[in-house]
Amino acid sequence: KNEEQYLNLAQKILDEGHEKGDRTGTGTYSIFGTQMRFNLSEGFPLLTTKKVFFKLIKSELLWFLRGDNNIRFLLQHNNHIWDEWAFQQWVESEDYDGPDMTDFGLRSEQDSEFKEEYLKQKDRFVQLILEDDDFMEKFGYIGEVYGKLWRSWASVLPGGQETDQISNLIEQIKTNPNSRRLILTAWNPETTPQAPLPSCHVLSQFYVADGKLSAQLYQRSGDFFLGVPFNIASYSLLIHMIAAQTGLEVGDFVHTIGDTHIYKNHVDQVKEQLSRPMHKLPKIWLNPEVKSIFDYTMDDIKLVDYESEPAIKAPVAV
Ligand code: DHF
Ligand code: TMP
Repeated sequence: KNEEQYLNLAQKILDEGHEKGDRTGTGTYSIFGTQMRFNLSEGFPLLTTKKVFFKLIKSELLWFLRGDNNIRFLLQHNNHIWDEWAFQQWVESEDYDGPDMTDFGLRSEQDSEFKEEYLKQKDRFVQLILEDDDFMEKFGYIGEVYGKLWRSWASVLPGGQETDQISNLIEQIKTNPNSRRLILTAWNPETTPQAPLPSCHVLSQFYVADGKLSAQLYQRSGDFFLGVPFNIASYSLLIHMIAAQTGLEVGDFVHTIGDTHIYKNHVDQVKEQLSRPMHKLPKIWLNPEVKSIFDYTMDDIKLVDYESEPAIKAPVAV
């Protein structure tokens, strides 16, 4: 059962997780090396025990597929899930002239006066990224992660060309489906560690059998309450899109996570979620007229029959 695996693993992290400090200073309960398997023919694995905003998942995936690593596109789609990590580069730079924003993530949770100021500065940042091209070029990028590495991995060979991993992957799935080398990687050891947030979904492998496309993701670090529901839906959607472009049915999404953690300030929210009933899973509709993975727009991808419990708010650790 698809969603049950998520809920069971959440319970296991609460019951057995190591109390572990982390980079953000928030504190977590964590276990290492976990796996869930979602059979996509049973329905689309968007959680129903809380409302998950599929629009955000869709625009983020279209952003990756564009090879884009500048948040302007996300902001144009009213998607703010990457704001904090671009904002951080600005407030730590010489150009920033506002009040001190050191540790803005933690401080805005503890101090409501500071939070007001922080939100003001973040609004200003968002407007500048949207309206000022020079500013967007200087502070809108989030480094050598996903989009950039998926579509234009820089060559190390003399006179070599950039690698488009997505085009190569689709070509290989079409012409050589038995291949055991259907790999998509988002970790360049030279550049990725310098990104404001080094890639979390680091490597995935695709697999074709019995006319069905499956994929397994290795995620080095998983914020089980906020990030992981997005990651499950995002890779499941990617499998649907690649399957549609290669004439295959959908198989399984296998989700392997290294440091699988619940932040201490998400525990109440997780318990609330665990007390709720599940609904039946929704479905995905993809416009069959779209002939290339790079041509999907927001309207070509639809979530159908999504019924869920209400959303649950939680602060994101920065
Ligand atoms: N940092 C941390 N600490 N956890 C993350 O999950 C995370 N994810 C990132 C970047 N940095 C991160 C990118 N993905 C949300 C979901 C995914 C995501 C970032 C943020 C999030 O806050 N989701 C809210 C809704 C947000 C909204 O409506 O704007 C949710 O309730 O699902
Ligand atoms: P880290 O770089 O110290 O591991 O922090 C990254 C945090 O963001 C960690 O809590 C995992 C979370 N995260 C996800 O769970 N999924 C994602 O897609 C992203 C970008 C981050």
